[in-house]
Amino acid sequence: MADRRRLTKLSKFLALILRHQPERFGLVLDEEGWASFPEVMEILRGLPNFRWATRADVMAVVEQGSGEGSPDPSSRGFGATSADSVEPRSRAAQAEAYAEAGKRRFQVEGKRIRARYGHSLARPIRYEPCTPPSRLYHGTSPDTLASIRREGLKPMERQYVHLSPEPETAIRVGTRHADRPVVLTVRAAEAHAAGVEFHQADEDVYLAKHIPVEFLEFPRGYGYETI
Ligand code: HQG
Repeated sequence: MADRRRLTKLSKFLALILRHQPERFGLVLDEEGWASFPEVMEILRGLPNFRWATRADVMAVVEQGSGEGSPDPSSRGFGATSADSVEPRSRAAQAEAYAEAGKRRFQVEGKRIRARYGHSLARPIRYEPCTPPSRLYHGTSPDTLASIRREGLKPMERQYVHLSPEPETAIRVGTRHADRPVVLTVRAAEAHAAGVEFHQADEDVYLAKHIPVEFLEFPRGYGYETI
């Protein structure tokens, strides 16, 4: 089994080919984001940087995240990172360990593999609609609040806005963007009743195309009082 550093690299590469640029590697995703697992293994075998990767290594990433280990909640004050980030490990290592905990980015079913969420492809990945819990949460940087106040939550570089069922998870997501993230509350049931479509990509990840500002509650202390 490859070491943790290699598994982290593998996780980032799988995010690249399954979320962002499959066509760059000749990979075809179906409308739910599934790709052929044997083809992914073939791509890895063809790349000098990933020739070492076995099916068991990919399964380790799928089942245990990138293997960065347990989070250390006392380590804050780190820079942004994510599966997609290619920042130097020295700067991002702590953040990564923290953000990694319990991540289930990928899914394998028989001979298929896909990223559960996070896509930026031009062609949207299709998810079944779901009934969301009454509230969902979104962790972000304080710097984005003025814009979010104007436009609501937008997917930005991705296909969907990503939302968390628990505020604690939203804080973890937000620490990728700011040392002191803020957590917005989404009145999800109300938005759903008003016609906003939600999807559940994983236990910890809900998706929506756009959350209009009238369904958002802003934290106190940032010039926007909770409604
Ligand atoms: C912000 C990670 C200005 C939004 C996580 C966020 C997640 C706006 C940033 C997944 C805005 C986009 C996704 C507006 C939203 N004006 N800024 N109107 N609306 N934003 O990384 O949700 O580790 O694309 O607040 O755990 O942070 O990769 O989205 O700060 O599940 O597996 O625009 O990525 O998963 O940032 O994270 P992102 P996110 P992985």
